Amino acid sequence: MTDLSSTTGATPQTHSGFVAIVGKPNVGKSTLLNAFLNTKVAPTSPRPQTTRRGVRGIFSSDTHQIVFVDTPGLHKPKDALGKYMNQEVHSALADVDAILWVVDLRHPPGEEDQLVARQLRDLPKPLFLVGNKLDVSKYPEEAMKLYGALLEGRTADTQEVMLSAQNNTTAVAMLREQVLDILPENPFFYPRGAASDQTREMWAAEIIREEAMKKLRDELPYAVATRVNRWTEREDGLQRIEGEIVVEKNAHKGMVIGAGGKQLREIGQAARKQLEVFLDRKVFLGLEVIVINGWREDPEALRELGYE
Ligand SMILES: Nc1nc2c(ncn2[C@@H]2O[C@H](COP(=O)(O)OP(=O)(O)OP(=O)(O)O)[C@@H](O)[C@H]2O)c(=O)[nH]1
Ligand SMILES: [Mg+2]
Repeated sequence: MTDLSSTTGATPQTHSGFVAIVGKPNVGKSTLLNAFLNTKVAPTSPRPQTTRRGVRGIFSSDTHQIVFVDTPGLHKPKDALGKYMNQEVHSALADVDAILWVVDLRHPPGEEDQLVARQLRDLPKPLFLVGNKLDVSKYPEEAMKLYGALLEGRTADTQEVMLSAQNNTTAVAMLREQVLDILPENPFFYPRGAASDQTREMWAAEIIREEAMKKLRDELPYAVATRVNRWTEREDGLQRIEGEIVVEKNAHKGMVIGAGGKQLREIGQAARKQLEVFLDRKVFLGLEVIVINGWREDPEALRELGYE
């Protein structure tokens, strides 16, 4: 195969750029990223504040490459982790060529949407206002108008799209085409086959955290972090992955493990199933629960857990 990514010689000009996916928590940003790429790059869950770090997801055609940057939902931070999450949004906004602002069409804009809109109104970059969850919205047009009104006075290019990131592959592909059209002339930033900037360990740790967040209740989903410390491949192809669920106090440990270890087993099984689907390999997943006291407020622990 010829390498079209080269900008020298008679090869066609390439277009590529960075595109941030921003919005308040839980509107479907990560679901949209995964839908753009037809694979799972970022964790998604029914709980707000699932995404904690900016994650890059890469889409390449012969001549175009979009580096999507999924970001945490912008919110009022309550701890050092929350501050880090919002910083990830701000640094993404500063670095990208275009923005996808995702909103939830089931509801009119709230305070958090206004917070986002204030960041975006005067940003001199092309923006797509993406009304999501069209499949479950009763008054999508009305909601969209209200979100659009928050951008009144914006002078940079603004387009509006309504779709369902979860079950509308055609609309998602069309939006991706619209994004391709506005990319500047650039060489590719990543190899053509790359889907993400994460290591496989970071990716697997996020899948484990997603399953933990789905199963745990009350404050616990926000008090856990995950990491993968070892990943080995057996000769027959089995992937042996060893991970940790980190909690912030001793009392949480038993709550994550559950009676007779049931809950930890369920989290492990659900994560293993996902890992097997996306790796297309048999997986052995070993999980341990450890305590790092007050990690959400501890800069060193945050760094150690990949939030830096
Ligand atoms: N019905 C429906 N549900 C959706 C759609 N898109 C996302 N969801 C659901 O909305 C919830 C939140 O989705 P995420 O993709 O995790 O949202 P997010 O904006 O990345 O959330 P944070 O990372 O917490 O900011 C999940 O339960 C998704 O399954 C959609 O188009 N329709
Ligand atoms: Mg997310």
